[in-house]
Amino acid sequence: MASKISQGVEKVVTMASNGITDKKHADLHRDTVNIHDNKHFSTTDFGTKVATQDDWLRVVNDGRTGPSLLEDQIAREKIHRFDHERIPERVVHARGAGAFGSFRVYESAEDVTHAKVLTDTSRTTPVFIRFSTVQGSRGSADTVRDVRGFAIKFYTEEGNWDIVGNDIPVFFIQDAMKFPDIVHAVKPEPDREVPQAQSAHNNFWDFQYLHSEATHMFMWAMSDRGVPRSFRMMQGFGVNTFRLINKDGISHFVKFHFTPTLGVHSLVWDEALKLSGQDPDFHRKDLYEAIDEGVYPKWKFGIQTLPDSRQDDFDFDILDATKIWPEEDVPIRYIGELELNRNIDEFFTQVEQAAFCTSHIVPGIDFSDDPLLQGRNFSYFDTQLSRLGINWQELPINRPGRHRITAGKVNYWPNRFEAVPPVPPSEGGFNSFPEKIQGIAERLKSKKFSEHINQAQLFYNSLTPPEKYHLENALGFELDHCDEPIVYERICDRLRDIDLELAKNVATLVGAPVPEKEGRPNHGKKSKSLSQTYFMPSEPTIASRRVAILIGDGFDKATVKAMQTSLKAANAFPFVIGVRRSTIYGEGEDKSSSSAGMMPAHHLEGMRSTMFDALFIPGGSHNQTLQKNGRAIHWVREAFAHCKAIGAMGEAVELIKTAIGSVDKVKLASVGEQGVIESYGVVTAGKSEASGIGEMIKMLKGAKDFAGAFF
Ligand code: HDD
Repeated sequence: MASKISQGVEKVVTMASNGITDKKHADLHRDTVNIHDNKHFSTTDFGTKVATQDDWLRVVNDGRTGPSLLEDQIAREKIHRFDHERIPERVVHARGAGAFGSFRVYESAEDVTHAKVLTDTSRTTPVFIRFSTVQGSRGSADTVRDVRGFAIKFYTEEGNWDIVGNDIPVFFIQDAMKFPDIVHAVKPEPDREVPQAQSAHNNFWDFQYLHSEATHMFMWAMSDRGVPRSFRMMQGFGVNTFRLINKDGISHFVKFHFTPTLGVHSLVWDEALKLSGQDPDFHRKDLYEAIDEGVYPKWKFGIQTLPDSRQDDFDFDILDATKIWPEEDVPIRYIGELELNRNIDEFFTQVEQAAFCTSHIVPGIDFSDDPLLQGRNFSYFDTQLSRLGINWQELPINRPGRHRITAGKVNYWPNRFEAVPPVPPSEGGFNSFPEKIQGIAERLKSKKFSEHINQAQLFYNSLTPPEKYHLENALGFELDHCDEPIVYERICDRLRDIDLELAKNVATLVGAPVPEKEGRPNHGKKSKSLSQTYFMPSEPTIASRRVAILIGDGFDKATVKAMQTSLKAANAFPFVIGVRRSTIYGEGEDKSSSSAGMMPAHHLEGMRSTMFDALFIPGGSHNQTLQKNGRAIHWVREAFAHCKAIGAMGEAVELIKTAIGSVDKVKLASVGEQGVIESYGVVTAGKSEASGIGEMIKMLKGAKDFAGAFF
């Protein structure tokens, strides 16, 4: 174990001191101390070295412990710092994880913007990203059903630009003034403070019914998008409509898109539920692991733009954040790439203190009159004050190119030195788009804001059968947790407006009156990119997929080694899971030989199949032991039920049969029922190691996510 610890330390030392790749990294590095370089000692906050961290100064009389002395400023300071070390958690998106990376455009968007970050193809812009869940507290679990935050800070040479987006392209409400209501409705109920980090309760669904504008978004949140496999496998959307301004001062409306190169993938609900308890840090660990292993998460960056003249061309208002701009009408133009390539060094100062504001934009980008965005521009800026204090923009993670000590004789403008002058727009000063505004002050929105169902139908129609089935079950789960009939009955009634079959099935599940007539005819339209299956990478990949290899004494070691090599070559992460975490010996090995055996990373009880994407069991006499091991059987059954790829070779085929019955029979049964299983993979092979491994890798690459159907 000692060597493991020292390896960890080496990693920290490397991260904090080497490989400075960009200006923001260099800026943070100036303020970074590395506690493992043996140059640092315990000191007070005012810099004096301390002789003990353990004993409060006290009166000792004849060897007896007397009262502690108030004059011990060292002990008092330690307790004082501890008493105040928590800052208020974010009112929403309290739980998150972050990483650093870079952004670059490969195609200039200069026809629509003069923002250098979007036009200069020779530039690499440092970024910091924070992913989050929305509902839960800081200590809640990663895999709850929820929207995920996707907030990016671009440290551009013209100042910081923040896109504070989500993994779902629309929002629950149209007007920022409703935000406190939706948040109060989804957070734990006020009387007993339950449930934590869940929308499955009366108040959330009560709100959804009373705001039909939320219908589109709740359909997304109840779909597989609500339980992503990884932050790295989610889309990111700016959600709101912004403006881009080109060098001639012409404005275009714009929506921002990030599309993951690994494709969009989800957990099945049963996995998500179990992981919440088994590994509440599943998503943040997944992010750190991929970056540590050098399989850097990447997204294509795209824009949808519309000239001002097309503002009224659609049957929805393009400033309404509860609507998408269907790609068939407004294609996405992919112009750049975002990559995450560096892990954080300290969570508190880098992730907790990160503050994003939709109002942080740079020249060439501007706001639209999207009523949600307008309110957000106030809210983010405002909330940072109570979370971080007035100097929040000076904190290392948030500061742009500014220095923290400003030397000079004046601190006002204009001044006799003409120091710190404003910059005219022609030289890069920010200039707001001169939008012509005329009207009457009223608490109203345009008429098109009142249509709420068309795009909810469009979304539902565009899903594949397994996705629809998952959505139905998700609604069934959520409404089962609502115990007031008025709440679940009304939602089932609303579902009639989207699809009668869906409404019937959910109503049957949750005990609401089963409707016989649709509420609104379904227009039958679809849009291709709303199903997440649309984003499968063109080249199948298993990069960063976690594969568990189960072994006991008597396993076929040569095959395991070959499998590890093949998986690593494909950038997948193999983990050997033993019956115990100490050397496990291969079939016929001489235990006295120094090269005998294999050290597993974990043991069967320490992990669960849910933490891995696939399972491989090599041949060998170990299968006789595994077949009698309840936990090993459970691993196989559970992985099978979650439709993970399972590979078994030689004698391991018997283990599979013991766990899940005759493979062929199960296959038929699974494919038949409901017609929702697209594929599931169990590959078994005889002794021929090479072909078995090849088949297994092929199956892994082709494995579809939607196979995990019956939960
Ligand atoms: Fe928000 C945080 C995303 C509407 C008010 N929001 C927050 C974060 C994300 C979003 C990703 C976490 C930022 C971080 O990692 O620090 N919010 C959205 C999206 C919205 C949205 C995509 C709809 C388009 N939000 C929204 C509205 C309001 C807020 C309408 C208020 C009127 N959001 C906040 C906030 C938070 C926040 C209360 C909490 C912590 C913070 O801002 O910094 O001000």
